[in-house]
Amino acid sequence: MTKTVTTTPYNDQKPGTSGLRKKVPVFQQKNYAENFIQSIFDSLDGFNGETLVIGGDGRYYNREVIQIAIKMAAANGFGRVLVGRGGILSTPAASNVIRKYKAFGGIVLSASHNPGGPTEDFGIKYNIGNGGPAPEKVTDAIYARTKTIDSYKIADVADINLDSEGSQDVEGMEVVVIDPVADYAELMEQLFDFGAIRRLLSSGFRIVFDAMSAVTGPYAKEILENRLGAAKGSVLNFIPLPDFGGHHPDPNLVHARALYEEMMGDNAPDFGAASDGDGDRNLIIGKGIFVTPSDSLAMLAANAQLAPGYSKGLAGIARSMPTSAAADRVAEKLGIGIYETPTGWKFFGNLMDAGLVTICGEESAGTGSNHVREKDGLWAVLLWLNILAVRQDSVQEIARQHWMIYGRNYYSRHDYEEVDSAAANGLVDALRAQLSTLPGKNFGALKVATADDFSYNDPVDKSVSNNQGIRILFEGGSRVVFRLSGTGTSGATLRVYIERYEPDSSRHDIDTQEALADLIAVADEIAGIKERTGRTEPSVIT
Ligand code: VG1
Ligand code: CO
Repeated sequence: MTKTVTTTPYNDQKPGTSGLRKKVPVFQQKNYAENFIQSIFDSLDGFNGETLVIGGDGRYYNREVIQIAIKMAAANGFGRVLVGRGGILSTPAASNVIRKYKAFGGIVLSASHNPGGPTEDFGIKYNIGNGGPAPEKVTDAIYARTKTIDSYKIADVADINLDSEGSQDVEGMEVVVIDPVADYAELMEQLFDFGAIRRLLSSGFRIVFDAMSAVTGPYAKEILENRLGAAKGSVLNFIPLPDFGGHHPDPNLVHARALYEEMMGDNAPDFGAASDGDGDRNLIIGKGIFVTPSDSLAMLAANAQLAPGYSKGLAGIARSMPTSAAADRVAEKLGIGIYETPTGWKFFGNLMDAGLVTICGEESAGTGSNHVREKDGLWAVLLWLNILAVRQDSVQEIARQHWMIYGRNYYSRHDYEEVDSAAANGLVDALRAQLSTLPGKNFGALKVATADDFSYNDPVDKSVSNNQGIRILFEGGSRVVFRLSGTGTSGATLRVYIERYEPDSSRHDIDTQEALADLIAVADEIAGIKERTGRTEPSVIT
């Protein structure tokens, strides 16, 4: 039986950079998840009888919301739901399933790199038929609907068994529980030379992959250990836990510190990597060298043709605005297009669909390609391994040679987390107000070339996105960028992105924070970070 339940709107269901993210107790309010899911369905047209993909990163409250979503999909007229066994699908795997089975769209339950547990974070994201995050016009429509919603539809049935694969009927809709790993692993085998990677791994080349007790555990175990023959035990923390073992499943130098220390140690393996809560981010560390994500994007793009899936070369590269310009230099050398988009993977979808770009990346440890429409952590790991296998160089050698050819873009991001929202907004407003006065001004040896608030004109659908981050560009290619996070769930997070271009290879060995010290000081001088936030230093430096 299907029932229609009366409800009242919540006023805080505005999707951010990547879906709706809130604390679990917020989601546990009466009808909170139901309102948002019905608002998604109400904003879509023509899904009657179509397929919907549902999966999540296994965090706390995943199973409850999956039950609700399936029952609501049935009541709203979907013909079929594909759901990962145990409710598990990594974000890139969900994107692949949507594409492969020509689904109408998908619902991904995740708060990604944010912590999980009864008082931590949960999230709901809608992906469209190309497998990618819904573009702004869809998320705007969903938000508008959340403000007026007065009822939702749900099948009044017992909970669905999510733990055995196979097909079942829910009020006339078919629910198919699928293996969450199989389709994804098969796709990776098509893109990469598994034989070459297997030979590398059997030659004594040691890897370590930290799944951070999050969703990539089962994927990495199957692909790296079972199919590629990495030594048993190479994949750490491989069981997805609802609270990620109490850690932030964020693969950066703070939350993946132990991996970093190991890779810098005397007996370091040759290659270290980690992924985040929902499997779309990657951290790459070679023996004795951390590869900053912006550099990783550039190095992967420069060498991608060594992997079978990219042997014909790249159509173009896209990067988010705060990501360093290292990839631009590669695009220039390859003679292909380079696109600069706002933060968030949803802006890459149109470019990939139109065939303008093959590889995309963000400074926040996100890299991916047109094999799906999400960033993809394990994909980046496998592309690195494929390149290492073919080149027979170390990560260290690949990085140094890259900098020698292209110059080095020293890069760092400073995050000030849980800052008072009014103070953070005040800081950005004040920056905006002084933009026109900055060009031509000198700060020590640094001279401002241009300063603006980034606007993006999508070349494919011609949509315009304003206020995407304050950029201050200095002569010579250095810059600082300021923006507020759209994924946090308490207070505001100020992100300050700092970059310096260094063509001189005798200066490629400087400690990053040292190489950026004058820019860091100027960022504070211009924005008044210390004064306005009351913070003397960032909470996270990546
Ligand atoms: C952050 C990152 C952004 C990324 C987004 C989602 O957004 O900066 O690059 O796309 O998270 O990643 P923000 O608005 O907090 O800066 V994930 O792995 O949460 O899906
Ligand atoms: Co993520």
